[in-house]
Amino acid sequence: MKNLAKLFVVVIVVLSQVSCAQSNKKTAEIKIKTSAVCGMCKEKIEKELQFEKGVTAVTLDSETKICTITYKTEKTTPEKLRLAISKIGYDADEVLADPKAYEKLSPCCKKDAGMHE
Ligand SMILES: [Cu+2]
Repeated sequence: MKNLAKLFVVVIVVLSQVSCAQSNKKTAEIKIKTSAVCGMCKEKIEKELQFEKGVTAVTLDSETKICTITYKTEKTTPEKLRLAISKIGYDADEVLADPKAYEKLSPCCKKDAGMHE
């Protein structure tokens, strides 16, 4: 009986460690190609994404327009992040910008505006 109790304690300890490791805020990094045009776009995307659930860091490279996002894997997914960018008004990889949000962007921030480069 004493052994059984010991075994029980061991099992509890192991289980708690496993669950602890799982909730140990696993983060992942993803790079999403956006349709950002200017510095205003960069600021807007970075600012808005910071408040997105599960996002811990956002950096948008103004040269490549690639948004590097660090996020908690248990709180959000790459799909949700792309959708969040779309809702701000920008393309995110294969996800196109939300038309309504895109309409609200400043004229200089619309992807078509930068066509004459
Ligand atoms: Cu812009």
